[in-house]
Amino acid sequence: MMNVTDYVKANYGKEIEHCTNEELYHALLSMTSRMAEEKKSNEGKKKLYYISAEFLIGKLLSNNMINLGIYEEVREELAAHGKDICAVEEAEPEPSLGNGGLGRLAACFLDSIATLGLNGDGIGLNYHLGLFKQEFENNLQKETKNPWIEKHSWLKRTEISYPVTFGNLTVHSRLYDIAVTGYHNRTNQLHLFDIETVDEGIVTDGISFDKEDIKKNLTLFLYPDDSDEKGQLLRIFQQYFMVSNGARYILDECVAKGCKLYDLPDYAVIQINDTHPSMVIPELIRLLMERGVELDDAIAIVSKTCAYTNHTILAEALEKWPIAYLKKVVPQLVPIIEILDDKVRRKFDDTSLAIIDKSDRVHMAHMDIHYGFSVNGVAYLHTEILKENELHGFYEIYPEKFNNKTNGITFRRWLLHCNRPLANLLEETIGDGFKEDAMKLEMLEKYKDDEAVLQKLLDIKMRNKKELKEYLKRTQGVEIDENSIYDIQIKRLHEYKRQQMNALYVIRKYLEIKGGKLPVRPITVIFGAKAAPAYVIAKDIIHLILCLQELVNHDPEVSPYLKVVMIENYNVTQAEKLIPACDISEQISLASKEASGTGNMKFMLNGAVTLGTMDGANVEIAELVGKENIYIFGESSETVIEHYAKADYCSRDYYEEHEDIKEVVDFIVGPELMEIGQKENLERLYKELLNKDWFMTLLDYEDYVKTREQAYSDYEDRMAWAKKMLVNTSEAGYFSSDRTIAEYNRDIWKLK
Ligand code: 26Q
Repeated sequence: MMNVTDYVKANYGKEIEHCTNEELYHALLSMTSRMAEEKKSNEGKKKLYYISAEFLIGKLLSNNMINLGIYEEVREELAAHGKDICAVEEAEPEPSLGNGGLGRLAACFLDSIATLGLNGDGIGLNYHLGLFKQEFENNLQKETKNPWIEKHSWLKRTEISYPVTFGNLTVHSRLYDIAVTGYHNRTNQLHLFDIETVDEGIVTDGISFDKEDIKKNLTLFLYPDDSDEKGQLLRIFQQYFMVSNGARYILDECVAKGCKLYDLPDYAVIQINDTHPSMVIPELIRLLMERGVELDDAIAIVSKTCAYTNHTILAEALEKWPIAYLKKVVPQLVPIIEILDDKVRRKFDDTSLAIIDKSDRVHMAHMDIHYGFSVNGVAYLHTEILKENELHGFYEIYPEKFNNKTNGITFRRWLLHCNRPLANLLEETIGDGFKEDAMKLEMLEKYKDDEAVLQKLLDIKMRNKKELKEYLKRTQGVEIDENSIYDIQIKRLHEYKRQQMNALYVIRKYLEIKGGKLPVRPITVIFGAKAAPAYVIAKDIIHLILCLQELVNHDPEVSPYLKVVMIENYNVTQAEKLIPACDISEQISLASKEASGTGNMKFMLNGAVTLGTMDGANVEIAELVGKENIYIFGESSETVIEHYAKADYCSRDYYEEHEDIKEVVDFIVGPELMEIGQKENLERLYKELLNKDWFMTLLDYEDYVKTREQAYSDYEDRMAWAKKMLVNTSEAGYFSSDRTIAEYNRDIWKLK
């Protein structure tokens, strides 16, 4: 069916063995794109539009080949000519269209929507320079641009273009599509809007550029720095550009199918991924009115079409745009937003439910809740906290709108692609039914006392650990020991995710080893994280970790027992190498603050054991695997919420009352690190922990250390540990995004 030999002969006039990996990549790109196009697409009356500022899709070649069912045959054909498919995969640049969990979730969802045969496309923006590329210099994060679009790529230029008006500026968009092929199923599209006048040349000195030159900067970066007014205005420009194009695309497509505007909810459902696309609500109302629909009808139509997903309870992440900024960028939306607010105020006395607050800021989430038909959280606990605390007032007036959709991950990428040896063992042991129905992984449970299977799990883990070791040697220049415990924390850098607590543990271990107390087995602590360019404390935490890496790894007394590795420019491609090699998965947020987490699910599936707090989806993982197969520590979300309500948490008390806490916290500004790092950064971090510690690191520190030590000591009983690994993999089926998407469809989208 797929013949690389003939293709390269016809196109390059040579044999596979004489092609470069780049040529082979381009050949496979063309061949798989053509196959994807042949699949049925856009069928069905009603369609889902998943609008998101981020789509963290990762490299596409292998995944597309797996989903098209040709991976094995291509791998064998290349191998027969002495070519390694993994080396070909390396020629592909990773698209930089996302930042973290929300964007990766959107990518997993697109895969599952196509796999379940649902009619659903993504809508977003085509950022030319992505988020940013992270480099380390002087133990600090430095941001540079991350260009990823090549002449030959998965992006397909379309004929679709719309004029988009901002006050007195009109720009013209251009739509690019990326095909999304499901596992043995249909092809949908990811629609990425762009502007042809964009100019990468205006970026100088890292990621600086003229924030006011909209025609040139509009689709340069995801989340451009918004620490000043110009940056915030640019973000409004981007958001409006995304939703105005998206809304027009949706209306045009529905009308072309014969939809009368009043029937829009029968043709379209729009899932708003966090508040970044929330302006789609007033924009759709505006467009409907432009096409002759009365205001109240337009509001009713849109309210039956839009659904909102919340991904956070952190106040600073809930967008509130000053109405004055909206007047500057999108004056045409302001009267509509004012009407929407007015209607809410007339109906409800409680002003905390209003859309425009007393400081004249527009609460995007409030608009979504009033004028959407569904509000969902992303894990059981998260949704309960939304209902009982953060959005309680809204829950009281609209209980029927609230629902939970626990997140999931696509097993095509996070098992079949990234961990072939494990996938093969599963297939040998329980058959290949788990590939279509992830719940079949439970069949593995009956092998939990089968030493032969357990030993194979340990062997696969060792093989993956050796591969990671080679990879890190090649790419980072660090040497790690495959017989050490790989303890991994990879996620965006945030105080609430508590990378600092992990770093404090590293300090504790360092001091113990210096004091002569050696661990039974060496430990390798791996971090991967980017910090938002303007998030000062987050960048200080990176600095601390990098300084610890230098101190620990260069100390001959310590480094045989402890290594610290901070991965540079952590991305999806690196996650695919780290996750299969992990022993212990760090999921240590402050309870109540992590909406769900999805890395936790990927690790579990790949046989890592979770060390975490009772937060987000960890709660559901704990329930599934049972307490002997997970390490839980720390205060509960109820207790944490109570501390916030009473404002009675004081980190200094913990510091003063516990000698061991004092010792590790003081070490941040002690002579060893001061000699390596920057005084300003380390002192700021130290003071932050002592005087603020808003995310209560010191509250849980002691329990964390104790629990982590317990995990390390349990690790020594290799068979007992393998059993934990097995149980984690076999219970992971629930976290397939196929299950999540089936629930979205059953409860919200209702597509045939
Ligand atoms: C907001 C205002 C100004 C600038 C930026 C932002 C902003 C940008 C990105 C706010 C939030 C985000 C991203 C949030 C995110 O990734 N949340 C994660 O979503 C995952 C998928 O549901 C969850 O698993 C994680 O728990 C959650 O942190």
